[in-house]
Amino acid sequence: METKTILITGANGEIGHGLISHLAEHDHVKIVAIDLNTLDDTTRNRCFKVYSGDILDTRFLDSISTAHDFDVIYHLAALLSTRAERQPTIAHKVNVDGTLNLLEMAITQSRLQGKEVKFIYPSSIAVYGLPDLKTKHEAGRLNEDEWTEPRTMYGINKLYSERLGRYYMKFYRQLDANPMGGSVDFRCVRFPGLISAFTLPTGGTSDFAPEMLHYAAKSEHYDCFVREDTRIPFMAMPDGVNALLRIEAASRASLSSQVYNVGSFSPSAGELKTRVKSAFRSAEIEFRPDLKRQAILDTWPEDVDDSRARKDWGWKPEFDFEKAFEEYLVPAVREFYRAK
Ligand code: AKB
Repeated sequence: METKTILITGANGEIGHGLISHLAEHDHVKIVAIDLNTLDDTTRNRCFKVYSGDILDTRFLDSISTAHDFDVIYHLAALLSTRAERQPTIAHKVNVDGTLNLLEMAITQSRLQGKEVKFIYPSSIAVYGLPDLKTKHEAGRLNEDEWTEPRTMYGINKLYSERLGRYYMKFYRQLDANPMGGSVDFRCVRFPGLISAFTLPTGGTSDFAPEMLHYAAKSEHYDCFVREDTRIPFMAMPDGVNALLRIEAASRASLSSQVYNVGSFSPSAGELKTRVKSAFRSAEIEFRPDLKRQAILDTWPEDVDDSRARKDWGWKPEFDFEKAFEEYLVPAVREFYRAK
């Protein structure tokens, strides 16, 4: 099998860790990782080459692009929704200009190598924006095209970046008399909140679910910043990684779109508490809603309709709510804190 060279931005983030540990199991993969921060030794050792730097620095990106021929780019680097709301201009730079820089790198790479470069992009349920709770309840599971009226900087950045990807794939420099060539095969999954047993997210608004679990595992009191009836979709991290790998592996002919919802389970915060407490009986979890973060969650859907992904590339999560807790989250998070 031919060796694939894969670039991963935001390698130090939650998805980056999961993706790298999975990809490193295969011999025919060379991972080139970028992050602002230094990677831990285990993750670093799984990579062929690691660069510390900023995706906004085009000279830095050019030097990496000159040194490697990439088959696939996983562009994971982003500022999540809560942090983006506090620093909107920085978020716009990282989430939009950063994505633009990586798409430019992909097209240059494709031109130089004379072949298509795959660009795998995680978007988010933050691209949705429901106007009020009544509409949210009535709307239920949203498909890719309904209610894409985001109210957060992060959601706007993600929705726009989905469209940028589509532009680079289908309409890039459409007026050129002599097209320069180069082609980007853009593939995007819209993630719900992700829950990992090994890492905690920073700066997201869906963080209440992973925080509830990790605080319980550490026997620490948790003030949950949402109302008990808050319901948004979630997914166990192994399924998140699997979704990225599966969309990358799908044949181009099977894909009828560039953007796909992926869903898994959709518990209320109250149901999450009950499940966490059944595993960690002494867990102390209190609901103390932060009204502003709550208002963001109230605009995100109760669930997503992922039938397009199921039909086109055979998406199917391995973990439902019960299995995620029983077979992955609880045993793995216990082991994680025991080993610390
Ligand atoms: C966030 O909360 O910002 C992210 C997301 C849902 O994309 N976890």
